Amino acid sequence: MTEDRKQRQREEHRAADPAEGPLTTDQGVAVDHTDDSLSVGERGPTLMEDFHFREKLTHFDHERIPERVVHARGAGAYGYFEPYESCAEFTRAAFLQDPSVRTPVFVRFSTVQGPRGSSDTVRDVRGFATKFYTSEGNYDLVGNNMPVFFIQDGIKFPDFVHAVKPEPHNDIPTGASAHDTLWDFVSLQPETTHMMMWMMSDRAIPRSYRMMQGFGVHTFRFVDARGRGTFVKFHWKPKLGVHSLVWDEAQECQGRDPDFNRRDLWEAIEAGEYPEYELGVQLVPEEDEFTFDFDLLDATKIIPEEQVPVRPIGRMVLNRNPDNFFAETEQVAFHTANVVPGIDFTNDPLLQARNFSYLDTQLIRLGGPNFAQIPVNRPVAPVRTNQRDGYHQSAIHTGTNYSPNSLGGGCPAIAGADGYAFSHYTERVDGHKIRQRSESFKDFYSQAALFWNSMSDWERRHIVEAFRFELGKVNAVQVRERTVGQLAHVDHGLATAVAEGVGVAPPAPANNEHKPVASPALSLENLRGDGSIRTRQIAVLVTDGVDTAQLTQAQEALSSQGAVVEALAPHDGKVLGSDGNGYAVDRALPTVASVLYDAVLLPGGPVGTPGVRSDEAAMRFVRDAYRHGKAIGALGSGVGILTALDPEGLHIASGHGHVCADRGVVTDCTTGTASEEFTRAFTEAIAAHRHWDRPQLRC
Ligand code: HDE
Repeated sequence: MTEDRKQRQREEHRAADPAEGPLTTDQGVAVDHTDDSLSVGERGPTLMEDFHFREKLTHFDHERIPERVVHARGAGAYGYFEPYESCAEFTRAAFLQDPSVRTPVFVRFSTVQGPRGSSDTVRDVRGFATKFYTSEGNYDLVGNNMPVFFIQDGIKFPDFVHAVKPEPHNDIPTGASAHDTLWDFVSLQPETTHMMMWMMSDRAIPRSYRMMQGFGVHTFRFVDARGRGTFVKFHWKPKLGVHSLVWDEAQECQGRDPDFNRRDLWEAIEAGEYPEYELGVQLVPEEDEFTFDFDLLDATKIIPEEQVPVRPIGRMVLNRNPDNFFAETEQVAFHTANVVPGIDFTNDPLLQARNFSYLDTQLIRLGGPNFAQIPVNRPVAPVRTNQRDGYHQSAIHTGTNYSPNSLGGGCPAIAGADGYAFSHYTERVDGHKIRQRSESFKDFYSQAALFWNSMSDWERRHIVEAFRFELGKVNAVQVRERTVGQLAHVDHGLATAVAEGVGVAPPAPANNEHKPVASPALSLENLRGDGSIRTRQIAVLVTDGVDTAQLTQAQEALSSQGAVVEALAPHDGKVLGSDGNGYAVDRALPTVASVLYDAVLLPGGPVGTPGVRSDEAAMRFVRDAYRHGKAIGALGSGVGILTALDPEGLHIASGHGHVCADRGVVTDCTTGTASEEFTRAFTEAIAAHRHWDRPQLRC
């Protein structure tokens, strides 16, 4: 099957081209007037007879559907998946057999807590849900950008979600976890501790959906053609590496561009910079199930990559934006129980609950049982069921609708034993009917400590600051105290640092000892991607008199490496270049901010002169870029703007001559040209993403 199959299917559902005929009613009757309702005289009452008016208003009144109870805000894209080689050794899933076969996919990224209209750059988990339209039916991998979860048993999900959602009396805060009820729950439910470490890390504020990992979270089961099972954990690794914002920046982004992550995804795809992720699997033979010091069925645990390496099995490319947000991104319905032959479940109690919840929620959200017929949900594999009728039935079924039947020739027949049909994995289970958490789930802190041990210094600083921020917004002192009490079980230094920040007494050291082990694969330091600067957004600050030669040179050098370079000036239109020609401005400074860019370049010309130094917007731009650890390049007199910031104690411009690179600030005062050496050094500074060794950084 080729990736185009889903696209061809979508075409069949496309609404009539508005350019090809007049406006009509839902019944196809042409309309000659849609601006005034039918009334008795110019100033008289409106008539019931005006069917166009009534239809228009009625339809409008019903335009909204319930938003997702969690993951309401999202962005989606189509693409394809292709395996690197056959995975027949572990699974018979058809889409994982042949490297020449591309399977179409639809992916939806999301935040969890906020409503549909909330901001993108909140501190939150990100959803990473993928629908594979395989030749054997739809397979949904409904994951997150963090490999663990808040709770171990699905029965706690409503409690957790009630706690994290806005407080019930005043519906505050929107899209944020920094409030009493969430931390009250966390402080009383120690199984959340590991996930809260991830939530307080920079993973919770991704720079881009294109720059975050995805995880299936649960242990699933691959099943091969002989029915042999292998435990499997799924990982998506972005080609561009894993990069995050800093919290100060993320907060400002919420106002400057609430659509920061959605826009980034959309624009990259429109520009042909297709996001790419590698699918990897951690495989555990069934006989090794009990060889770990945690339970594979516990979704608050990872399998450290150093223990079981991630084996790459294929890649996914997202290459098409949806045509209609509501029809596709809003109506897409993922379900963990959408599996295909070769992929099966385990008894993870969180997964078992999800297998109930997703179908249930779609019934209310999408208004009935026929949502699989909505184009984005429709499999490309043929569908033949005995399910009939219901709201929004759009198929015209013929023949019998029960099984067994003789009147319909026994059709549709059940699949034979030719390996095509799904057959549940045969697993022996016996035990008492009890409500009891397994003892093997009860180590809540070792992996939280593993995560903490694996962080670099700057990641630890950010985690401490995040805890201080969140708990600092909590009014109940006992909740602050209980939470630092939990952290003492992870690391006493961490707990003390947080306690000091939130004004509670440092807790006594907990009497549990963790092995001093780390998993380097968990640190962002080790997830930098291919080292390219593709799609990084570089702002160039320009004004009249800018050195055009230098500007064009630098711009070409950066664009040729795939960076997106935008010229920003105090006003829109053009600035007058040093060569006397007008130079097009991409955006006026007052409409943007440093937080929307990855790096800033200050070319020569009067940008470094006292006049420009008094431009507060430009100065703030550079100051923020510096304090958020971003790469800064300055040429010739452009270096002057950096020196102007020295009195603030930033000491940015340490170079006084030839190309000088210091903690991501690259200057060249002498030549005034964008030499190859300058471009190379500036490129390296951008590729590093952030420079954490600067003084006066903002977290
Ligand atoms: Fe979900 N989750 N979830 N979840 N989840 C939903 O389904 C639920 C969990 C995840 O872009 C809902 O259609 C329960 C883990 C994503 O459309 C709902 C439990 C993980 C999305 C639901 C979990 C996820 C959802 C809301 C605990 C990561 C968005 C609307 C037992 C592995 C999919 C909907 C999209 C959405 C239930 C836990 C990821 C209510 C009961 C763990 C990415 O059915």
